[in-house]
Amino acid sequence: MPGTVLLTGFEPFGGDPINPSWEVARQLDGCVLAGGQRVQALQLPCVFSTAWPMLRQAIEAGPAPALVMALGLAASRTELCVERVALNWVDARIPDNAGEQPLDQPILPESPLAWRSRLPVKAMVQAMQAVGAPAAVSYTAGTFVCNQLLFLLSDYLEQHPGLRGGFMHVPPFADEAGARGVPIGLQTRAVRAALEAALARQHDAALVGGPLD
Ligand code: PCA
Repeated sequence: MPGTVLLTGFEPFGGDPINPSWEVARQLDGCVLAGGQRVQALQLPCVFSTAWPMLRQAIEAGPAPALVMALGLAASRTELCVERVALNWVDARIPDNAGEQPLDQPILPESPLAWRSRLPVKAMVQAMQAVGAPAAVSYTAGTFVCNQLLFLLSDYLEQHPGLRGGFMHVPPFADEAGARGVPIGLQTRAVRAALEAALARQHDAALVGGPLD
């Protein structure tokens, strides 16, 4: 049984009418990937206290998923970014959708300062570039709800070695003039290619891809 891929996106936040991460996840809901896995999309609240409990409940609701991939919007980015590092730290620049704004604190005080992604992040970046999408490895998921979700997922994965999962930030959609951002169709094809690369290989490709600064 190839199993399922649990693919999450976030609800809108910060006053935006939509969140591209959920729009992309929704596009892929129900589709069957090259390896036979079926995508199951789930929208998560942009709320520190409930996003991870909801994802954890979905992970544990049925047979273990083949892959758990969470998506979030990074409004300032122009590429799809696979996150390599989850930081054990929150420092919210704006309140979440429940009005909470934690400042400068660890997420899990007893856990390490960071976890690294065990997914083949560079192979995933390469797969997205191969379908024509701008893509890069990222070494920070920020200090807001997305990073907290990635950290709590990563901490859970450390305790459940049979499970695989990770996080990708997506840029805004291109506006009507086509300036800035990446169109929804290309983002959807890129995320699909990244999922298939993550499922197809256990070990990363030895590719150049780290930032100089
Ligand atoms: N992006 C935010 C939270 C939800 C989302 O889509 C972030 O990067 O933390």
